[in-house]
Amino acid sequence: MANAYNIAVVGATGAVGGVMLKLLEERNFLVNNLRALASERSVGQTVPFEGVDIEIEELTPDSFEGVQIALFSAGSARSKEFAPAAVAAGAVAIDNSSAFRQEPNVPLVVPEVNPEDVKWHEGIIANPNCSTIQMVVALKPIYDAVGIERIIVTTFQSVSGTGNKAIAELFSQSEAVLESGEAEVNVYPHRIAFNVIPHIEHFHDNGYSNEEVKMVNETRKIFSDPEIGLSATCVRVPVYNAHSEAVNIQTTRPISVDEVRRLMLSAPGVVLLDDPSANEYPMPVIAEGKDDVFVGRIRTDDSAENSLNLWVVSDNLRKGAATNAIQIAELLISGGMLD
Ligand code: 25A
Ligand code: L14
Repeated sequence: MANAYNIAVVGATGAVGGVMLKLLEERNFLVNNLRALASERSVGQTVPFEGVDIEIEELTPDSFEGVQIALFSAGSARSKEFAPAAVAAGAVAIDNSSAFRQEPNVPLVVPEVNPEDVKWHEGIIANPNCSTIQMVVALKPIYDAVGIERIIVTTFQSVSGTGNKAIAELFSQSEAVLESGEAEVNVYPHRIAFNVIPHIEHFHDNGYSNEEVKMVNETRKIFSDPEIGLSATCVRVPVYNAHSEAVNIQTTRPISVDEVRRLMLSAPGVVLLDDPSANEYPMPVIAEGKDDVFVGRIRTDDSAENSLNLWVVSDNLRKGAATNAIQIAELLISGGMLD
């Protein structure tokens, strides 16, 4: 009989943690014992798992005894403080935050792109940023076929990536604006309802936001290609869930639109939706609740040599966070890398 594993979900009451629990069920992950960890604020609550109400426990350094896989999604500060305790207890920590992504001894893994990198982990494996994950899944087959010199990407990011408070704020502001034309602002620096905000996380001295900087550094690490050119503009839009991206690429060798379409049809984790004449193209309402990366609007960019445009949409709580993390756990199991 197959083994079952002891799992901890850190941030179990959060937007990403909730999807992790749902996915463990959906994918029939073999769970022996599940520990649902969150802050002291959530103690007394329960979360549903396989028909049982699991009590939330407070996250402490002692939370990981007997745990084999610890899925972290409670922000960088919690990951920095508690992932080492999980590793010391013998668990592999799969971390959704940005805390360890650029550490040289921490693999940054997207299973469709660089699954082999899980092999060199030393206890912590990092899950990339949601915007990076969906972009590299779509670009990997093109990268392998003809090489990619340069990527220019503009993101249209939903509020769910910021967590439950931001989801609630989009709803409450939308209602308030419709009722009175005004709304209270708490989560973002500006109102998000009926607005777009070209600002995700803090700004660096060079004028780029941290989200934009992460897309550059993470893409280079995942492709093991420090030379690849990338420039990003990351924008928050009043969409509840699923990120969209306008991606322009310059390839090393020429490739036709038809060939890119063919590559997308056989790419793992990708669904091609590209029939504009039938109003068919990816949108957040299509991607929401699904694990795939949806690609469409594939067309030649005649303004530069070997250039193409694509439109890429995916559920940021699923493939952008929880699904990718659980696929990493599945890789560890199929590779016989857990005791
Ligand atoms: O780095 P930061 O600033 O800490 O950012 C953390 C943010 O990153 C998100 C996460 O959203 C959070 O907003 N996040 C993490 N990984 C992500 C990824 N890959 C990601 N977003 C996208 N992609 P979240 O809401 O999904 O998750 C929050 C979870 O973290 C738990 N947590 C927070 N502090 C903790 C902790 N767990 C242990 N120890 C701590 N010190 C958090 O649990 C949640 O599970 P919680 O118990 O703190 O909150 C449960 C409920 O409380 C509400 N709430 C949140 N903040 C406050 C609050 N209520 C009152 N006051 C607050 N300040 C929440 O609505 C939640 O329902
Ligand atoms: O994982 O959308 O680096 O506010 C940080 C920004 C997750 C999404 C990360 C957002 C992201 C988050």
